[in-house]
Amino acid sequence: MFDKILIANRGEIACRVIRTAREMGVRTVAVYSEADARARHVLMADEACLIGPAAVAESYLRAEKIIEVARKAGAQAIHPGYGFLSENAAFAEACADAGIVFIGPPPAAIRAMGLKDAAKAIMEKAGVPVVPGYHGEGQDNDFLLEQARQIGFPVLIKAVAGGGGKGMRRVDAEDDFIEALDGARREAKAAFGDERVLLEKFLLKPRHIEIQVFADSHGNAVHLFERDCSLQRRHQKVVEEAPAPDMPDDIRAAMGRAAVAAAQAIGYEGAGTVEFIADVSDGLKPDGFYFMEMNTRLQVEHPVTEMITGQDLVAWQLQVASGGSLPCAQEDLNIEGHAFEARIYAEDAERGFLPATGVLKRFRMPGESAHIRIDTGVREGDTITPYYDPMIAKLIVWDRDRPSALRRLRGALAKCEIVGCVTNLPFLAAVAAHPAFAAGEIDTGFIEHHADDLVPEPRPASNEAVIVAVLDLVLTRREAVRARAQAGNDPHSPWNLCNGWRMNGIGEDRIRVIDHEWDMDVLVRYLKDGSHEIVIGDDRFRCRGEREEDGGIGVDIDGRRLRASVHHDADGLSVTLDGRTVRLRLLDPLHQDVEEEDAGGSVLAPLPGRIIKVMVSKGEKVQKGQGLMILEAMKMEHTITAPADGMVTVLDYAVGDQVEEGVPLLEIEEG
Ligand code: MV4
Repeated sequence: MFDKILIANRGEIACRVIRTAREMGVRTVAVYSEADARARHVLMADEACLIGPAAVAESYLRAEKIIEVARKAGAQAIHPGYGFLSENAAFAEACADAGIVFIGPPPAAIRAMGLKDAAKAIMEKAGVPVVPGYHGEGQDNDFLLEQARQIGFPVLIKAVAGGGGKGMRRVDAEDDFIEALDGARREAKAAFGDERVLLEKFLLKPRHIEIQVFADSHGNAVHLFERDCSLQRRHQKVVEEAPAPDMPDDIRAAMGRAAVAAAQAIGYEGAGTVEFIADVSDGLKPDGFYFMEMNTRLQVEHPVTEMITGQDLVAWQLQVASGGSLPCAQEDLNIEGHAFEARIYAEDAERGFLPATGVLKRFRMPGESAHIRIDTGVREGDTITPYYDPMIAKLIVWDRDRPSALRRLRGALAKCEIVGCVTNLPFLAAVAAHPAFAAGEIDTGFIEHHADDLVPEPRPASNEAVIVAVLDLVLTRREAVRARAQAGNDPHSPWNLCNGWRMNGIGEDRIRVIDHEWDMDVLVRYLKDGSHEIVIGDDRFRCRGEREEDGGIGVDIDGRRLRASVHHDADGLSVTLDGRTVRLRLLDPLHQDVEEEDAGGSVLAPLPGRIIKVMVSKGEKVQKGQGLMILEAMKMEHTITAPADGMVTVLDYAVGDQVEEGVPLLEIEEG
């Protein structure tokens, strides 16, 4: 076994590899970019080395630099994780040249699987079923059209160098073929610099079922059963499971045999995955699955296989890479129970699954147990940046059977609390709760087909969430008043400048609450008994709020008691209620009235606060009422407006500046 290995990756997979290495007494060297200086994988490793700036091309993809770090640190092997350099045959070769073991397959095996047409030919020769079609040398338009006719429409045009659905075109009729062919070629040329294509019969209802294989350098090869990864969105996996639902034993055995044959055909070593596409138009059939591609790395979803087999695949990788034999034979491997993996991404499902960024103000996952595993590379307080994959964590659950495991998944998802960054948690919860998913009715079209159930139309924050935000503001003000009272009476109290606000009596406040494109006017009346009447549109609520010991907020709405948490940051606040987080901004709509009586001259800060936006510059002409700056004070945004028509003659503050109450923010010369 190795004494020391380098992990050429980041995030959850780097942490995952380090965990097993540590258990095996193997020391670890992490590499990191400037953006990852305080990342979890860096802190977990025994040693860590900075390899460059945040951009992956200047850090995690720097093959030579990483090998140099490994050599200097005395690492005997490099684990590439997934992505980055994991399927780079030249990198695997460079490792060997430097006398370092690449923890992965031989370079030739990586190359053999890199081109789809060659891979299909190898598999066909090894007796592995491939999708009927054409994958030869001929690339003439007329020749390919004739091949397509023989295959029968619909056909699928795929880029020979393809992956991830790029350069793929479905063609339903002969007349559309040439145009689609041109399109596929253009896309393939742009993406891979290789415009060659192959043709396949288009399978109408495919399932993505993949087999985990393992081989050692002594001629042994086994499979560790299947994973069903049919639940994908735009070729991005969302939920995976093992075993595949409703998989008959004979088909499992046939797929396993085919996958092992595939691995042996290319002299494979280490962990690999053979992807099959199964046509389930009328159920899973023994002759209805076909080789699609082989992934020559450890995959993101390997934990579901670990959960059902009780094996540690990283331990297997280290054993095989250090020259050992496979830890067990095929007959020693069994499936026990059922496992799901849900990938928690920083993305906004309601807004086209746009990747999201932010600081993880709160990051609470359910506790780990024999039933629940969390693989993550982040901790509370970490930042999700745009530089890397937006996956925040993998939630993996296990139980005796699929229905029980699915209940675990739903329960565990409901316990995840992530604030500070939009996540796909509501989307995952909707998938886990879907009756068709529970029934195992899955294929690669599942998410698109059930999109209306899974991706809710964007809608404004619930009244409850708005009330929580408003009560949090009211409590914050009350606490500030109390603190000031304790510190002694302050004649310059900002509260004297706040319209509607009465320190000791009945009054009312208007607050503008903004949720993305929605703009709500909320009225708060302060009642004598300390409760509030909150009016949102035509709805009125009798409410009360109080801080709770854990920092949360307890609210009573018309006699109904709720618990929520509120987190503030530079551009608004997040309210988490019933496992859902909404982002809001609170504005003071009345502030401009305060200024209206003034003529030109100095525009003073009405409250102590921080400037979060400056909308004008020195020398600019402004009109009365025009927004000049936004000041954030007491967790609310106050727009500073021009008191009269004129020109900005003095402007000495910028975004981020802290200002005291009463200071001149800018000067307006009238006229
Ligand atoms: C197919 C197919 C239907 N028929 N091939 C998508 C990515 C690439 N790895 C292969 N893919 C497909 N190949 C034939 N002959 C449908 C897909 C496909 C798909 C496959 C697996 C998982 C998700 C998918 C989503 C859309 C299309």
